[in-house]
Amino acid sequence: MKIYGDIQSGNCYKIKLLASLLDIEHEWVHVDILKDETHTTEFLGKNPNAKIPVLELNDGRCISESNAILNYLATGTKLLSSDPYQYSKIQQWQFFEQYSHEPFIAVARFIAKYLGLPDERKADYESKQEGGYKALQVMEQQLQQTPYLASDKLSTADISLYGYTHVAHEGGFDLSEYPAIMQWIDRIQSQPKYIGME
Ligand SMILES: N[C@@H](CCC(=O)N[C@@H](CS)C(=O)NCC(=O)O)C(=O)O
Repeated sequence: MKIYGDIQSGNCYKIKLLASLLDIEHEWVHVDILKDETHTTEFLGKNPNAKIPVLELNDGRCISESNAILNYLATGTKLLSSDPYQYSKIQQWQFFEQYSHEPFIAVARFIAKYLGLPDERKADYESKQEGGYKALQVMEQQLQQTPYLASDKLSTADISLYGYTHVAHEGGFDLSEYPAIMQWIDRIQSQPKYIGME
């Protein structure tokens, strides 16, 4: 299978990390969003929404949306429970990530790291800080109670949230006030077959 992405994007790195943890063979195809490579006719055929990551199966079928790809690849493994309650708790954190975390932390990071924090985006960047810290507080509360987000076991919920949380400082977020998040980051980084965002 092929994975279209940019390893510096947290949404894409999530998939790379999961593939490494689960030993999933794949071909990584680099896509440069700043060169508009997500808007070519060929790419739009894979994801009409013009975004990476995209997973292309060997028969040509494609899946987009990072968390859908994670759960597809983790089906039947220890990272995705089939128990309806546990499965829903994993999804609960993944929907939280997409609505209450990524739009603040990932966007602030994009403005600072990819765009170099230009003057005309500074107000936009600043406006992401409050929402980002609120999301970190919600994670901190949970991680004070359980070692991983959805239960006492690592799941795709953790991979989803780890993607942008471990590089939140690049979006101006200081994690030093969130000890449980920092311990959770260490716990994920010490998983066998862990790979970083290089
Ligand atoms: N909800 C999507 C978000 C994907 C996304 O925002 N991808 C960005 C890179 S991180 C992208 O492709 N941006 C290019 C564009 O919007 O033109 C997911 O989780 O996969």
